[in-house]
Amino acid sequence: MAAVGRLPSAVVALLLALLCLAGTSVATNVTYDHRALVIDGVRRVLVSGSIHYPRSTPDMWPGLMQKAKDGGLDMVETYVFWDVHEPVRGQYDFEGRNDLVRFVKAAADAGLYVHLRIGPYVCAEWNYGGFPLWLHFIPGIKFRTDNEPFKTEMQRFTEKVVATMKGAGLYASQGGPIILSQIENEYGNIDASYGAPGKSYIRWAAGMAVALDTGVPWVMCQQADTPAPLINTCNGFYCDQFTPSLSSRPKLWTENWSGWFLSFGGAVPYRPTEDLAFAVARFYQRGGTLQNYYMYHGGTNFGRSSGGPFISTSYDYDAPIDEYGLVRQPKWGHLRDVHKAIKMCEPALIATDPSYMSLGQNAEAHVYKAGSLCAAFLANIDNQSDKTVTFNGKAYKLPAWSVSILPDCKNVVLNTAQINSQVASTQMRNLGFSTQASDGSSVEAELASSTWSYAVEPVGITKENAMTKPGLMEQINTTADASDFLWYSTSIIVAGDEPYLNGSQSNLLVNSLGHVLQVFVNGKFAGSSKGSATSSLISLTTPVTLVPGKNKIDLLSATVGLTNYGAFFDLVGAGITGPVKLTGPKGTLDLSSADWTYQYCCLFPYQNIWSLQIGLRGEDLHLYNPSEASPEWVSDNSYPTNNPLTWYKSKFTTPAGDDPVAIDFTGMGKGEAWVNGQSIGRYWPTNIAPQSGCVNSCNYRGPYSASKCQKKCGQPSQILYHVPRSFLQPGSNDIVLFEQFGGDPSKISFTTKQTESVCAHVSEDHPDQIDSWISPQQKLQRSGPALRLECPKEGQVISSIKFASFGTPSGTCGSYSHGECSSSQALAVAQEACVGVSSCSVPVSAKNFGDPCRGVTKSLVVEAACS
Ligand SMILES: *[C@@H]1O[C@H](CO)[C@@H](O)[C@H](O)[C@H]1NC(C)=O
Ligand SMILES: *[C@@H]1O[C@H](CO)[C@@H](O)[C@H](O)[C@H]1NC(C)=O
Ligand SMILES: *[C@@H]1O[C@H](CO)[C@@H](O)[C@H](O)[C@H]1NC(C)=O
Ligand SMILES: *[C@@H]1O[C@H](CO)[C@@H](O)[C@H](O)[C@H]1NC(C)=O
Ligand SMILES: CC(=O)N[C@H]1CO[C@H](CO)[C@@H](O)[C@@H]1O
Repeated sequence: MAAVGRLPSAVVALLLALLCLAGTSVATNVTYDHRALVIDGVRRVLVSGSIHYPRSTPDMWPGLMQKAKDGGLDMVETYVFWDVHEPVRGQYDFEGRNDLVRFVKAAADAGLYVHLRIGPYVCAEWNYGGFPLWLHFIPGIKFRTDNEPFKTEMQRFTEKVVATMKGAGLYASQGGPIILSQIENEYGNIDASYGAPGKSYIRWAAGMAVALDTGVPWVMCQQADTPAPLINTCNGFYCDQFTPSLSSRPKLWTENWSGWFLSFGGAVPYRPTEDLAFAVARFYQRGGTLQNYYMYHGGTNFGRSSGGPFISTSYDYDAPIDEYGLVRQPKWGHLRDVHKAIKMCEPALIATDPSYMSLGQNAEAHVYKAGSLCAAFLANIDNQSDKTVTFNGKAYKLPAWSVSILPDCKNVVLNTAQINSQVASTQMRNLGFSTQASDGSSVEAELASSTWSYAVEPVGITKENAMTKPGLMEQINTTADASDFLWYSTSIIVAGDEPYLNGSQSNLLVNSLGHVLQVFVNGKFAGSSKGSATSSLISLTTPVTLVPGKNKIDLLSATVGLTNYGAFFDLVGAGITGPVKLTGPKGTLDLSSADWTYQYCCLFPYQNIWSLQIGLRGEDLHLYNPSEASPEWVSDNSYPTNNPLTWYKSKFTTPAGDDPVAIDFTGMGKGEAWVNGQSIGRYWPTNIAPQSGCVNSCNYRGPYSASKCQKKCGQPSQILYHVPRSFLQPGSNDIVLFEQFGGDPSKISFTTKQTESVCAHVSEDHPDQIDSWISPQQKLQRSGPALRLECPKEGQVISSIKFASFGTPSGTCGSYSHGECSSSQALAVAQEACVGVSSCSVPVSAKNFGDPCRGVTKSLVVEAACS
């Protein structure tokens, strides 16, 4: 109790620090010692979360920041994405989704600090790890090592970012929100491959960063030999065992993976809330003072920004805020409760180091005791058995794989495995496809009857300035990633008796570094193949029919996001590097060194790649841009279906309301989609996850790994694609699709995401002392937990109770059922407490309902509808 009642000197200092933030222009002094970051002389226990600005829209930022603040975060962390800011060398872009200054200010406006991870290598499942492609073409350059051309560019960009932040007064030393900054990224994972120059590069990077004089500390993550005064930090699913490499450094966790990313062709990973909460509590238990969720909001890889290969367009990450910007329950709510419990311990945590105490096998306590302050964390790290432990003479029940938090060393305010937060059942509501009638009025129509214009992408190279040279060229060196696509075109003359012929049939063998390959012979589709996230390599053998005389062979190679991770990832190639052979029973014709025609030349000036023509004719003609009329479009409503290489265009009306919008791409193959000229990303609903590897319900107990908990096996990896509301305009919108494999656009539909019900399930033996609606004193005195429900949207009230049961109910939100033991008063009590208000709290106690079964631990579930 003492812990909660007193201490205000630290709290006052915190409040002052926050006031300074709000007032701006009052400098904040950020340093560190062996325990924590020290802000204006006060150590702080901080909770941070990653939100990457180009993965959402400026319209979404204030809402995301507010949800982060409400979720108990102190800080938001973002990488800085070099490729979006400097698409052409020396031409900077800090506008729209790239408006980093606006993003940092949005964090400050919500009262959040910022950790700016400049990199400029960022990994992040981002195309080419965030490096602009022109960097690759600088003569003599070697990435991420002691190489003068690379260091010159890295320093120039880092200086540009720091100058931009300083110019807007955004560092804490200037009164702004940025209290921490990162240089490089996880280099320690791969530095062995770079030898001694890697070591000197890291020393150089540290010195270069410090010399920029930002006034705030710098960190390097996953880098044990980080030079002082930088801080080395930990990334991982758990970091409680991490120790900084100098005893003068605090224990900071820069990436705690809140879930995992999705690949096209993979099942959907998720991380159980109880395990994530356990990892967080364990970190603070064992001396950590700053941890960051990677991701807190993952968002969307718009355009061609996803890394890879094969990273999906959704970057949802099973994060506490979902791809669409809605809170994910119970993850968001339970972590908010964990943060509150940890904050109740902050005075003790910053006062001293933890002392360890064994509580028996696989159970341990860490106690922070200083004077009258005392906070304790009790952990059961057994992955199977619940335990009852004795601590300070009192018995505590600890579920397996859980931590109990005691801000006064006596009362448990939270156990990480006992979720009191509400859950929500959400629904994607299918709206079909609504088009604009010719008279301008809006009509809801099934897509079959709506109109699509189309344009067929020609097979092979149509531009006149194509280049012919012997041999097969690596794709990234050739296109500089200006497009996903590169045509490889050749032709052969057939007399009719060649040894590689088999009647009229031969086999064509094509070997490619990836990622996707289509073969056309004499203008006709002949076969295709794709790599996968684990191996992008392709070896396709496909029967081809050749005719006497000239035969045209066109191979289309497509990339699906450039590699973003690993030693020398920048040199990983793509495209058809051969061999390419025609084979028959009696012989082979190797075409690998034949004359091939390309749209590109290998040695164009890197400064200006964007003015070159790009991969497809439709791209070259900007067919995706509806404001540029093109005679290519055919609008007689005779559009072809299941035809490879086809562009489609139509109009739709903006779905009513403000719920997030997505397109369901059922019926399409693979391609890219644009709404009002803005790319919403690559779609690929036909890339299906493996049949096996999923679990119906994932046991959170025991160490988590990226493949432990997966869903949607045997189903499309991604079928829904986010269309941010800010991409839409009132009335009519243009949609353009480029379909690579073949599909039927009449099958696609719009959906909106909404919450159908809010539910909570709370047991009478759950600790529950962090209810923000009552005072700390009441919290510690009240006996028994409460069930709380809150409508997800402002202005909503609970309109009805769909289900309520006190006793031994079972099921999940949307499908609860009564157990053998059930009070007859539950529904009436819940209605009385909740209907007509935006949030309610119902004590989970037999006093409230009568006891339907003595001696049994009972729980309360309530499902409510909001409107
Ligand atoms: C900032 O804080 C550190 C440690 O708390 C202190 O040594 C230093 O003098 C302070 N700097 C300023 C400019 O106040
Ligand atoms: C790209 O070209 C450079 C320079 O010619 C060469 O060193 C490199 O190996 C090529 N990359 C690939 C992936 O082929
Ligand atoms: C020759 O082509 C026929 C089909 O036309 C196929 O059945 C046969 O396997 C082929 N033979 C060889 C050796 O490829
Ligand atoms: C559970 O813990 C035991 C040792 O304590 C370990 O051997 C076992 O692999 C763990 N099981 C899981 C599923 O994590
Ligand atoms: C070492 C490692 O796997 N690091 C990864 C941590 O997670 C982030 C985000 O998914 C990746 O960018 C890193 O590569």
